[in-house]
Amino acid sequence: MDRVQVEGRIKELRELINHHNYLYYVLDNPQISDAEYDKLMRELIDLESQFPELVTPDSPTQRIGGEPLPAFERVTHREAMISLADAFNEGELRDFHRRVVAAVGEQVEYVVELKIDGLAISLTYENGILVTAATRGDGTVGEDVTQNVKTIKSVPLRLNLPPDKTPPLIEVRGEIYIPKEDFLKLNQEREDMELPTFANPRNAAAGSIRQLDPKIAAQRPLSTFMYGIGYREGIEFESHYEVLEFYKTCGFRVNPYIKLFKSFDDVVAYCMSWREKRDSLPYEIDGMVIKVNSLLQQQILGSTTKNPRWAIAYKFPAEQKVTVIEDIIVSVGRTGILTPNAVLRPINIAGSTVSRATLHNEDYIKEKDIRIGDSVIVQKAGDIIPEVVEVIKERRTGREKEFKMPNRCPECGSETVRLPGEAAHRCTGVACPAQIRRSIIHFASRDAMDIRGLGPAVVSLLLSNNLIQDASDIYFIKKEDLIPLERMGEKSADNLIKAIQDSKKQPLSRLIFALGIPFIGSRASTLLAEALGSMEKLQTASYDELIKIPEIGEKMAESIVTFFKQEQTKKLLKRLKDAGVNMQEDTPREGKKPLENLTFVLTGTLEKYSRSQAKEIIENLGGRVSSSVSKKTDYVVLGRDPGSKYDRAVQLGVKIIDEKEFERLIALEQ
Ligand code: 3BD
Repeated sequence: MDRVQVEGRIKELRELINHHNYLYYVLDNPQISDAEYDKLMRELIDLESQFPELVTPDSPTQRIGGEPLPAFERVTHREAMISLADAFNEGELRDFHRRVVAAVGEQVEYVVELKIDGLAISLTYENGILVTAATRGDGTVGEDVTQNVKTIKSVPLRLNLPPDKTPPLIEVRGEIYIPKEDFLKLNQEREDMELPTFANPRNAAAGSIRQLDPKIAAQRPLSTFMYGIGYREGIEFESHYEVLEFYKTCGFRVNPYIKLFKSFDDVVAYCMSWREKRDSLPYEIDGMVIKVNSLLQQQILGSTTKNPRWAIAYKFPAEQKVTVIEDIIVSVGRTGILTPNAVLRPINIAGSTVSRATLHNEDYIKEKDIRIGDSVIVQKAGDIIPEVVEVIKERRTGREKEFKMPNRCPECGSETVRLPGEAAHRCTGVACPAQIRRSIIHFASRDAMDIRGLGPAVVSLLLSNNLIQDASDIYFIKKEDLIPLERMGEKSADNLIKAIQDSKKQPLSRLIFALGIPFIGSRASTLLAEALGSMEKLQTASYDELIKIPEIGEKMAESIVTFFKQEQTKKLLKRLKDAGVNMQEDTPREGKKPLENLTFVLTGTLEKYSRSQAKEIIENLGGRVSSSVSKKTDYVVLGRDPGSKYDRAVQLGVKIIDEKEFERLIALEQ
């Protein structure tokens, strides 16, 4: 073959392969065997290796994946990827329609789409060639995952358009996901290889896309549906539906159940019909997306800070399934509280395998009359811990066993008690290993002493190697103690020692919280630190002194006094002091508390402050932070990707400030 013939054959092979890719991965309708496909591919690889100068970035050989990356680059989306507001019921859907009609009139069409539970992606095509694929990130800046996305066969590397119809630039948006069946297979393989399994298909897809080695991504069963458009040049559309038709022409995979409606009643009916049928799909959906079809009307409606006013997500209610309680086991928390957990016959709910559900306490079990062997309805909403909703009494056989809270701690064998006025049983053992483990984990946790690298696994490792007996011992660990431990390299040992040493300077409020005194959360800890100023004062404070502190109630005061009376506590505090852990509140701030009596709610991610930092700042200035918006809220601080708190604030007319305004507020006052 001469060069011209080679060029011709390469072109032919690429077209053939692209066509069969499209038939297989986009239309799910293969027309040649895998062997025939492989043969074409091998011939192309062969020719390209003989003539490397003929390789182009859109050649199907470029899907295989190159060298692993050291890290992902950041990419700024040309047009931001905004997020969707949620509607949880028919009423909220109809509210959306009312707002749309109020702005653009009665003549409005809607496109309704399945809400694929995957991860959002933006594909940039320059002159028809895929140049960048980026994750959504925070909506403005994402990560460059081009290498990985190129391995997904339903993503065209070149738009299937004639040159005169090819836009110079277009951002195509959609969802990457893993089908349910492939997900189960993937997890089975991982289990066989003793690798950790993924919790659900969405995590598996996200984990695959965030692989630095594209060869791994190439092996993952990733698929796509495209549904959105970002920045574009040299091409115009009048409606969303037209965009979707255009995508089909280009060779993208577009969901076949997308429908156009003129009546909102039909929109609602269509959403509800999928609520019932969702299980029948080969992929997970978590709701529906409703979009105004006309781009002109979309423009008139515009967007709020965070969401378009022309689209909304209808979120399906929590999925429920029936299973059997095979056993009830009891775990012991850091304060010695015993929690009964149902061991369930494993079931798949909302995309993840559920084999445990919390039963909270004795009263909960009694109230719902839950017995071992019962068939129960289990519910899981999002990332929330699964819950037993009710017992199906009709399924009882008489062989179910009633459950009694144990008289002895399952971890240390000490007696358990249920104190008057409390729902929980507690272990009375002073040296209960489960309690010790949990209390050390709590001590090091983010809102307490914030010791990075000292999570549950490392705490267990230190305990089992007898390097620590209580939280104070961590301050006496030496690097030489750590090095011999499993999975503990020189560098991680150094980092851990440094994080531990750094934590000695944490404010008193964090130390108080870290002690894990029953009923004393982080807010109460801050109040105590401010009111008393030192650990010594707190240790010796009487019940009467304590209840005089605003917001410190009888139960808290009692708990503090009891806690500091124990020998164990005295020993712990002495050791912490010897280690040089800060026991004083910083010199109190001059003047009054500028944010006194003001209540803040934080929503979304702030750029410069973590949630706990923002909280600390507000509380240091005398304000308080609440987790939900009410009429009593003074300010809602708006970060990126705010949640429903934002909508609620708008509804209630609460003042909303962004990060800049927040900084002005605190700077002004500092
Ligand atoms: C879907 C998904 C608009 C273009 C804003 C209307 C990811 C942000 O199937 N349409 C869909 C789906 C998602 C969508 C839009 N249509 N945005 C859509 C979507 N059929 N899953 N988004 N988003 C919105 C997001 N937001 C926060 C965190 C992660 N992802």
